[in-house]
Amino acid sequence: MAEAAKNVTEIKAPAGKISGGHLVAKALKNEGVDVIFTLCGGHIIDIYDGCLDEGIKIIDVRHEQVAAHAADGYARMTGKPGCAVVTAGPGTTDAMTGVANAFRAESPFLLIGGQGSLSQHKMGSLQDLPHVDMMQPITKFAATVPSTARIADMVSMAFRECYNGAPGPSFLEIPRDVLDAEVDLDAARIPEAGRYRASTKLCADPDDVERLADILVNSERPCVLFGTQVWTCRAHEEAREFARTLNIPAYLNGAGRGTFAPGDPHHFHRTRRMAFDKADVIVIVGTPFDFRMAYGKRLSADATVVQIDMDYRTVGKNRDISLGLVGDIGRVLGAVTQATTGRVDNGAKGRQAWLDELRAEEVVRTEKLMPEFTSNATPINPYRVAWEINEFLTEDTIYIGDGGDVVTISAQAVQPHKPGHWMDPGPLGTLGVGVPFAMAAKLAHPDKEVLCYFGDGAFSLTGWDFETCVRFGLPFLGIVGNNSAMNQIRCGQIIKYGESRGDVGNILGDVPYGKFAEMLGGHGEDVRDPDQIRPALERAREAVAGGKPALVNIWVDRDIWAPGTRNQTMYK
Ligand SMILES: Cc1ncc(C[n+]2csc(CCOP(=O)(O)OP(=O)(O)O)c2C)c(N)n1
Ligand SMILES: [Mg+2]
Repeated sequence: MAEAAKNVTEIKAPAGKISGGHLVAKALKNEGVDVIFTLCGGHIIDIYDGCLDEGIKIIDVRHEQVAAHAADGYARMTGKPGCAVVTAGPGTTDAMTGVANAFRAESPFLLIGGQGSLSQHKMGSLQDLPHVDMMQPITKFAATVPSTARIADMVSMAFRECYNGAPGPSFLEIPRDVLDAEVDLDAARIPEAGRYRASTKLCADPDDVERLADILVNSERPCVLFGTQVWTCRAHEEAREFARTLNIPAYLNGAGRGTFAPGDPHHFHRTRRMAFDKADVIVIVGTPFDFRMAYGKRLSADATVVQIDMDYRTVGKNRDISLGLVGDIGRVLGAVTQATTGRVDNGAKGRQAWLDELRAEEVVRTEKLMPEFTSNATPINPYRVAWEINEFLTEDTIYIGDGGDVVTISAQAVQPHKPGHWMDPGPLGTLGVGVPFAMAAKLAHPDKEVLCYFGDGAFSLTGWDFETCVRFGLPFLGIVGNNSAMNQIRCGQIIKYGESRGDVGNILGDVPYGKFAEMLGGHGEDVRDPDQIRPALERAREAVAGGKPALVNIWVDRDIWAPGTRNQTMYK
């Protein structure tokens, strides 16, 4: 029997019989799930009982949104699917935001929801709702499990669907009588570990691989953007090899950040607009033409635009392209690089002047920002906080951003050192992912430092689960950039309605979040002086090393915004 179950009384099913909750746990185990995130309810307790027997850890949180975000985060951090288990009705609706976030972010996790008994179907049972109908548009697969014997089969089916094309979440509801019933073990199909899913490492059309090799070898001013799917496919080696072999400047977005370490000669980050304006070939890898890319509008009209994506439906969406390749990002990039190596001259040397031109502009732009980054002003300039955070990161710090404008600003300074060391919600822009992502990251990587930068508004959405991190010994270092406002929204209101009508529905109380952390059993700090940022962070790091989650509350200037916020770029 597994470790977690040692002190537990043996299950009571008669020999040869198994209950639904135990079938769920067996199927989760077969998929490699070693933890579920959950908030309890009478409809789902048999799953906990099954998890005890299978040695699956149970992390019980204080809000179902947190359970869903944590399952999403765990999937991103481990490369395995995550799993959250919530009760029927409000448990499931609370988790919907987490499912929706994972859907837009292409993160694979299974949400299991309770449901009233089939025997009470449509009779108005406790917490009854049409969950499957509600989940359909925000999942890759949503279904009811109709019989106990089918439970493990349908759990494996749901996981298979998570990996169809670009990954995403699945949902299963299990009626209470279906979950609690016992069936003969022989009657239940339990798919065997590793035997119900094919490899997803597909490579694109080989003719198009050759075509792209030709385009790149002949290009003079190419650039490449590596997005989230580079990390999803763990394709960082192939991405680096591609840029280095062909001497192509690389830009990073989403979880693609960290593909190159800061200072790598092929890593560029302040000149993306310039590169997109001047490039003759633009390769977009693993990121859609959505609002973050101005729907593809800001790419030079004369450039040859190539898109590589895991999802056939994403390629050519919103903007015409010259060439599209679909497949596993690592396989495709590897094949393209390989296809260029046979050429007499791959053109790498000829492109150096282009890289030098972009590098010179990067230096100019960094210099321009330095007075803000090193500002000694009080109230503290949020650019100074962003700079201090970047200086404070170690090789092994996983950085999470959860907030509005302070987090937008941080993206101008913070550069993770390794792949998979950057987490943001993704294109749904969901506030509140911070604590659950930190919880998941720490669970997945207990030896790494996990640092989360929050807006005060964002922190207050799911901040109570700081206590869950205390309870389970998941110490992370939180920083709140506190402007006592939903400041990103406030900016747009001031622009549109003027100063006198700008502070409506967006001003928050002056909450000393460090004290909140102390109240929940963590370490807290309160900072008003810019020179005290670093010492406070050091003390927090020490507390975290001692096993306590920490929160450093930094009061920042409410009247400084990121350029993208001032221009309201996200709505254009
Ligand atoms: C769940 C959710 N609710 C509302 C929004 C809209 N929204 C975007 S930024 C923002 C302000 C966030 O405030 P805070 O976290 O304090 O960051 P600040 O902008 O003040 O730096 C809001 C409300 C959202 N993205 N997600
Ligand atoms: Mg704020």
